[in-house]
Amino acid sequence: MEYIKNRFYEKAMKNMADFHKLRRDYGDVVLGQVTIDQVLSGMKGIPALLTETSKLDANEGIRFRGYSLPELQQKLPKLEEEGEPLPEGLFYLMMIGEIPEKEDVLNISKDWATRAHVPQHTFDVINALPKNSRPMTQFSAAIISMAYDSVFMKAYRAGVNKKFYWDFMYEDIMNLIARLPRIAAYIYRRIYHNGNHIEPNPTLDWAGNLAHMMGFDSVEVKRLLRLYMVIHADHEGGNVSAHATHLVGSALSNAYYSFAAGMVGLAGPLHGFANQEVMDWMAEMIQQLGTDEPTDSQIAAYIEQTLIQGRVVPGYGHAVLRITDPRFTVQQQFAEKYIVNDKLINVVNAIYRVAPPILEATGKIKNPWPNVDAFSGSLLNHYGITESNFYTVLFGVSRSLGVLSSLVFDRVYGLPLERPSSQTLSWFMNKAGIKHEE
Ligand code: CMX
Repeated sequence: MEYIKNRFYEKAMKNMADFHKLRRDYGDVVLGQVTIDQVLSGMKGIPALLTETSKLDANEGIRFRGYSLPELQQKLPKLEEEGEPLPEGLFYLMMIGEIPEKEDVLNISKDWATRAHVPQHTFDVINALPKNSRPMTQFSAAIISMAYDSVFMKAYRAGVNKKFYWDFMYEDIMNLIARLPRIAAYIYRRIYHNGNHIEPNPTLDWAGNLAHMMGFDSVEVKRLLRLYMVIHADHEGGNVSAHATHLVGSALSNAYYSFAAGMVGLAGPLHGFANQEVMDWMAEMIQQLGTDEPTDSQIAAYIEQTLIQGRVVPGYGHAVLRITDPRFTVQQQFAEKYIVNDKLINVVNAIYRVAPPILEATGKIKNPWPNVDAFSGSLLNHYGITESNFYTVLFGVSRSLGVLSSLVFDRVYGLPLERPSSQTLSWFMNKAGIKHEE
């Protein structure tokens, strides 16, 4: 599918000219102030990264190349009228900045199907790990094991001119994205289905094939996974998985190393692992209360108890958002459309009624509203994907679309090694005009 690559390059070249103009002629334009609080609270709000693929607005949620999630549900091509958009279309949009035609999307599906072969040594690496090692450990190890195949790394070693790096990076990310459903499904079947693997069906779309290889062939599961792959794909550049991928890539590490770094970051409980934590936390609540239909006041008491214990309420809060995450809302709408009276989904909805005022009343939690992880597990669980410690792998497969697209932009722009300055506590104290006793 050379035309998609060429199209990308044609569009990206225009940006590249502006990028160089900015660096060359406007490098000393001041962007704003940086406060001590911003630095010490995790660099929040500092405009420090260049990311094209999506932009997060605190009061509106994510926009991919300017389009909100509900707009994408309308505009991106679908396989069938009733269904959800194909993640292939979102990938095209993030790369090229335009809504694709259905034909473009089908071509990407075909392209990925031809690149989806996973080398035997990667299965061997997975199989060498204990079966009960965490799915994200198996997933990250599998990704690193494929660095052996990196065309970027080979080109770099052969001394290729850096203006062509993006081309090899493009090939690497296309190969890597194409292989991830097979790897994820392999880990799933290895751990939970006695290694009874299901071969890929190259005629299916990327997410549909993932559902198929995991053992779920119903129309609704395929629709759910297409939606899931779209909504988790990107959240601008500063989140841990995107930033880690980009940072490691800035050392000219190949796509496999860079993405593995992102996935190790995604595996943290404050980020992608929260989708499992939500399920564990709700299971604990149901067990402790002795009912799977808790009342609002029982849920409120359980939330208060969690806070008193100094734990976080998983699935709530966000580093940027200050509203209910639109990714939560589209999942809630999916549930309303397809699911009648699921007890766990009822609990998720009850928590949504009860939790925000309690979290707000703490006075310190900046966003009392649910994020994407508050809903995703209960939907998967409804359709029989009950193994919650696998959920972060699904998040990771989706996240590849955004962070790997960005890696190609990084090489088009020739972004340099990332290297912010660090300072000691004395330096910060000095800046604040107070003395630090050593
Ligand atoms: N439950 C309890 N306390 C919370 C909280 C929650 N859901 N969200 C924030 N807080 C606390 C923080 O821990 C912090 O406490 P301290 O001052 O004692 O350290 C305080 O409120 C202020 O935090 P904040 O500025 O509102 O939030 P941060 O930007 O620091 O953190 C996040 C954001 C997501 C890590 C946090 O809200 C959280 O831990 N949420 C629960 C975990 C979760 O759902 N993560 C998934 C996020 C989405 C994703 O990446 O997938």
